[in-house]
Amino acid sequence: MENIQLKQLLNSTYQNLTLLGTENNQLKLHLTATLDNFTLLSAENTQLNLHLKDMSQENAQLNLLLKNTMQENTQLNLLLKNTMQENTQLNLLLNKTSQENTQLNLLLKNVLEKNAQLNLLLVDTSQENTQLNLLLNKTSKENTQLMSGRQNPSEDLHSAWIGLQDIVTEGTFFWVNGDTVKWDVIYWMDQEPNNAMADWDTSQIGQDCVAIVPPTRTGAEDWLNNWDDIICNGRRHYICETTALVLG
Ligand SMILES: [Ca+2]
Ligand SMILES: [Ca+2]
Repeated sequence: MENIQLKQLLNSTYQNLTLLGTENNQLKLHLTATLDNFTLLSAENTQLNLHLKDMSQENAQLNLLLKNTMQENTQLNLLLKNTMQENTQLNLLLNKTSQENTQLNLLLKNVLEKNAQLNLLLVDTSQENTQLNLLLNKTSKENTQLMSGRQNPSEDLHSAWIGLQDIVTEGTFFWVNGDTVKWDVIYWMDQEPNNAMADWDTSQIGQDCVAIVPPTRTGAEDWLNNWDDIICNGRRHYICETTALVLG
């Protein structure tokens, strides 16, 4: 009896062992597949680690870029703040300039009005100037007549001919006897002879005859310098040279 039970137990155990062998084979196959998967996963893990390393480096670069960008942003914010302050100041300046422009326009308007008044005054002045010119022309004619009267007195003969002239050659004076006047003669009045051309002298031939003038014209201190060249056609006293009369 025990032998039968033992055979049954042995058969059962054998079957179990067979099953276990089968399971063992399956487990080996599974283990082999798992090992293959592990190898693949290891390879993927290595690639993922490399990728992770690359991404870490990119992340570090991105962080650096972000830091730089934030710094630039801070600077831009400061710049924006400054620009807004400058804009405020420019607006104030623009407002002030606008007010000044308004005042300048008012000033320009006043200047234009004054200019118009000045133009009217200029027209009046021009008319007055024309009248003054007419008066001056009349006065000039009267003055010429007065000058002529002075240079050609009928009664008040204020100077005297001395017989000296430069009619032939301007600037070379001869006495009536043909002698020349000495070059260093001292008797000329100050700045004479000047051969002056008077406005009233229509012939414009100048002054070619010499007269001696009284101390009332030279001044008492210059009584010795009393020669003046004047125009020749006036009436004057005259002085002649003669031999001294010796009384015995
Ligand atoms: Ca002369
Ligand atoms: Ca003169």
